[in-house]
Amino acid sequence: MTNNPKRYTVTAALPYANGPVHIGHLAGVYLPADVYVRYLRLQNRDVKFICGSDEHGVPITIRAKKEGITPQQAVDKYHELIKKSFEDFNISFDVYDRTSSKIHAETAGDFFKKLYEDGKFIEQTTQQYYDEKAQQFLADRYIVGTCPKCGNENAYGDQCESCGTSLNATDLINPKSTLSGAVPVMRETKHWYLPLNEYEAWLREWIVEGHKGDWKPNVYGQCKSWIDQGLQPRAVTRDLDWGVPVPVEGAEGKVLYVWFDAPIGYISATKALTDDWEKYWKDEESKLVHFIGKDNIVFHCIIFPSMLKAHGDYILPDNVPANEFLNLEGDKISTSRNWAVWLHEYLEEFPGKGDVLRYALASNMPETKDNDFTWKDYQARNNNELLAILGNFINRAVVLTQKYYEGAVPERGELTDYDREVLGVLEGMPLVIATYIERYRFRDALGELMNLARLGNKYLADTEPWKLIKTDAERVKTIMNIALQISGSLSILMEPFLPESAGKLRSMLSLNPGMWADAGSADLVPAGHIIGKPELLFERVEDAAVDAQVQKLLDTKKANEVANATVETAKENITFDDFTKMDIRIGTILEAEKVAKTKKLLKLKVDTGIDQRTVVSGIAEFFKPEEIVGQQVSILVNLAPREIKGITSQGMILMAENPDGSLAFVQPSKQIKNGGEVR
Ligand code: B3M
Ligand code: ZN
Repeated sequence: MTNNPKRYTVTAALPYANGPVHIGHLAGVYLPADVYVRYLRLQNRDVKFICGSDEHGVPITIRAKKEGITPQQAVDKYHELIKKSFEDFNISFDVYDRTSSKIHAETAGDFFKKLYEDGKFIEQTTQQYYDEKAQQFLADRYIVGTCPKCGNENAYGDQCESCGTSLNATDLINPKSTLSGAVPVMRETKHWYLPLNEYEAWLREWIVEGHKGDWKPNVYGQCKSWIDQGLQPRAVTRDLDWGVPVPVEGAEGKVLYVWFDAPIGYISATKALTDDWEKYWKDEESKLVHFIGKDNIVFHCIIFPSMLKAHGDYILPDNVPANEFLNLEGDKISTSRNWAVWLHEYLEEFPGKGDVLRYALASNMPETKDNDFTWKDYQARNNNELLAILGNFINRAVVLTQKYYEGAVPERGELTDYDREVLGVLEGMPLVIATYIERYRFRDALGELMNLARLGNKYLADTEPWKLIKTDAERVKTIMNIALQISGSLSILMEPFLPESAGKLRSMLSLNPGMWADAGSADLVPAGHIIGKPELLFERVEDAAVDAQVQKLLDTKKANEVANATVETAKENITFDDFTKMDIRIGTILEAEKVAKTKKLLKLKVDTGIDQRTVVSGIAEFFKPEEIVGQQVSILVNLAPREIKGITSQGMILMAENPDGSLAFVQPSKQIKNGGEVR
């Protein structure tokens, strides 16, 4: 493909509508795709940016079951939530469709039918697990059992999450259906398979030979290793009651495998967008680019292209710039563990700061390896880069122009070598950044953008117009003119990364949206043009704001530990007599105070019904003295008195302990007269 295709078809992976989207999605897929597309539009290229919700497959039915709603209700809920998050982060899809649409069922059904009629599938009858109680075949994720490798009793039919081994459902020891708990039985079922083995030679030529050095090493490497291992026929239908029905006879109750229908979703979404959809999918002069995460590489580079090839009418992807994963504070992002920064929550907590997150993620995009998002880094990116470099430069340029010239852009006079050097860098910048973007090197592109802002700052710091204004006002005109050209240029070049801020900057400079090439011009902001009033582009992110986020994650971690903690096995049996030796009573706390020079101890006065006595209890980390006075507790009254920090403690308050070490009183469920026995 030349670098000058007639048009671009850019897709971003269809997120499963089974949960909200988080920073990993944004950094891995949607942000790079959006930067690329916004850039192409600024180059006046013909581009369609395609996405939508992936609403089929087991991920959806499992989610629905978990929430006690129907799959349709689940996808309706999450489709809206995801769509809104993307809008709020200014991901500029031309269409955000959904695979539950009618047009998609038709498109995917027709696609299958054509392959079926052209004899591209093989039919195979195999034995698969069936749940007689629930009366359905069991997808891998619906079967749990003991992992043959590590003994984990909750391994899934496709993978053990404990040791990471990928499994077949038949590998599991003591398999059980998660639908009904029944022991599944084997039953015969017929499915259609795409014989990937027949595409192996072609894939090798197309990818291994054809895209060497052109596709990213992580993508190319994965594909090559798949092909080298040898490809097997892959089933493209499933026994499931949620999905696109298989449109041929003898396939009642069967649906298309979600990874067969989902990528066709790109095509149906384009259909939903424009009657002209065919040129974006069938004309060799269209450049198809798939933005995805690394877990989707095989589907986009091997399986979908084989489907397209088998069909015959479609173009193939020119590139699949998949990213690696983004971690969060050193841990893998996980929906089930709630270890994530959810996009909709972020915007509630940082309103108006969508661009800041875009920036922090783009600077740290996992382009070549997994990267880590930390709140400290987020804060530093904002305070030390957006605010201190970009925001500061723009602010100086605009404020000084207002101050010295009431907003009218001054003429440039005679140029110094330094001026010429700066204008030279400015002129070259659009091409430098464009080259990086066209090679999918977004971090480098963003780095250059910030270098231009840095250069602007340095230029002002070196030339010091605020001093010179008293001695050489003519020279200051030239300096300010150049600073404004850089500002104007930035307003265009930053648009792909920081669309909201770019808009603000344009309005500050009273500029109309420009094109990419304009950004190199030394007269983008012409002399005499009146600029607007200064406005702050960015504001400081305070420690308290990021500390609160870190605390939220620590709380999540704690909650997970509690949820996952194993319970101690029971102690050795005792006799009833052993038990009755303990005299446990209900009492009321009358007084409580901290024991001086200790962290954990409270001195309590307890009315046990028998007497009022002093007890020293190690609960100060969890209870404030004033909060517990008046509460009823259980107290072991015949424990031999003990000396603790010089206080005689008579008895012990019974406490229940959580796995995280936090404590609770063992209390009667209704008021009991003090002295009441616990037995
Ligand atoms: N929904 C998997 C995922 O969300 C899948 C992508 C489909 S792209 C055609 O990671
Ligand atoms: Zn295992």
